[in-house]
Amino acid sequence: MAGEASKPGRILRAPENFVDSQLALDITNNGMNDQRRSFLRKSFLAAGAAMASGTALGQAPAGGDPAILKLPEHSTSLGKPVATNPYGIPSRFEGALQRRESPGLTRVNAASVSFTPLQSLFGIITPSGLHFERHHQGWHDIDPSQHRLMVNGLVRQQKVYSMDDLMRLPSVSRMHFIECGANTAMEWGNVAVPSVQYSHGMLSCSEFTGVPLSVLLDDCGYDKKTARFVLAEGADGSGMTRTISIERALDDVIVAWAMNGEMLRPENGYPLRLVVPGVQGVSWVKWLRRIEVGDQPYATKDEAIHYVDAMPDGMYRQYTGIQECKSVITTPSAGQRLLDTGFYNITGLAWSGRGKIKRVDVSTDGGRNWRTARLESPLLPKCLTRFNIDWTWDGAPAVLQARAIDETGYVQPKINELRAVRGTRSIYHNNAIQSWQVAASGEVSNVQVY
Ligand SMILES: Nc1nc2c(c(=O)[nH]1)N[C@H]1C(S)=C(S)[C@@H](COP(=O)(O)O)O[C@H]1N2
Ligand SMILES: [Mo]
Repeated sequence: MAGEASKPGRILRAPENFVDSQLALDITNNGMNDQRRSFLRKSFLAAGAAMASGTALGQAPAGGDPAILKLPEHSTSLGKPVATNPYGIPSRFEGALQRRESPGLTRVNAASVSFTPLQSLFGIITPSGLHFERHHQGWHDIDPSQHRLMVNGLVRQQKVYSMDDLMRLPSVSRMHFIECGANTAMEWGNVAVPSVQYSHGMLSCSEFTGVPLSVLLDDCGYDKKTARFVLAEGADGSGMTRTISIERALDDVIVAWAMNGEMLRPENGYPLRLVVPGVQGVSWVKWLRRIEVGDQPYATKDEAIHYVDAMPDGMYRQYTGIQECKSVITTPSAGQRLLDTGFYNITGLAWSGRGKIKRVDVSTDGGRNWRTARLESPLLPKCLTRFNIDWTWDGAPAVLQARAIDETGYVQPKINELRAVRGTRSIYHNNAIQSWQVAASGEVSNVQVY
């Protein structure tokens, strides 16, 4: 790369008028502490050599920042002892990184959402403290010694399990995304949500550990002739109940107690939740207390009148639970600002409820031309996939888009293609291509491109 292309662009990840962060970060240094440290060490050696050979001190290495030659206090003093924080917490410089609620979204904030700050995360795993929250009736911190799970209905022997009973069964650990069916709902209208946190932040990805639901169904002897569905029920006041087909229940559904290597966080269902890979979040029943085996869909309130798709002909589509293939660029994204022309790494996330991501294309001219992005490993089914692609910004206005294709060959649609089928009254299941406009000023904002 020569000239403009090799000059790294700096990015203001979220400007001051944005709640998220007041920090202007130089992305070339961000997260490269080890390299910086070894550079620091080398430059001291160089300074020593310069002194020995009689060269003037205080002169930074060619092109460098002279501050590098000053020895900061942390290089000359004793650091804090181990276990100062018995449970580790983020740096005090990362305090602006928070899941946030959208004021006024719901009447009471016990029945609301907090969104994951996708714009500031790396890789594919969501730190547990930043996992989005969606509660219909608030969250509880339930005593695991008192918690029970009942399996009943069309089974040879109905059973009530304690946490101890469950945790001694054979377990699996798998990485999966969870996305609320209402994620990106505001984009159905022409509403410019101000950042990717609020437009796409009802999305998180974790490693979940638990016992496959198939093990419990076998343990209770579900009736193979008549069983067609199961009903999952939560222990909170919302009476959350969802129907799941027996095929899915026996496939990859997990009755999980752990997330990212530790017990679930209370907000995410501690001590037990259902993990239904590829399916919208509402089926991932938290504080799980009952699984009933039945022979028909239960048509409970959470599936008969909520989480249904309003179609153009006035009818409602029920039981459309799978989260179709989708992607979004997380940096640069709305609310951020490019501070320079030059090189940028465009990065984002892609996912599909039907399996693995096959390809992600990126456009910087509003969908006229597309280039194929690099997919980072691991590349797992029903899991987030991180993509990256090089871009040189010449200072002209640009429109950034990502388009994902999954292993079934399904291509993420444009918003007008989706509207042609679904109409404009929908709330749920908007998996359209997202557009971010970069202005000549470097400001990035949410736009709709048809
Ligand atoms: N018991 C119970 N389970 C629940 C909910 C709830 O309110 N109560 N909310 C559901 C919805 S709509 C979603 S999107 C996911 C959110 O999971 P999270 O809060 O761990 O992100 O949990 C689902 N499971
Ligand atoms: Mo949801």
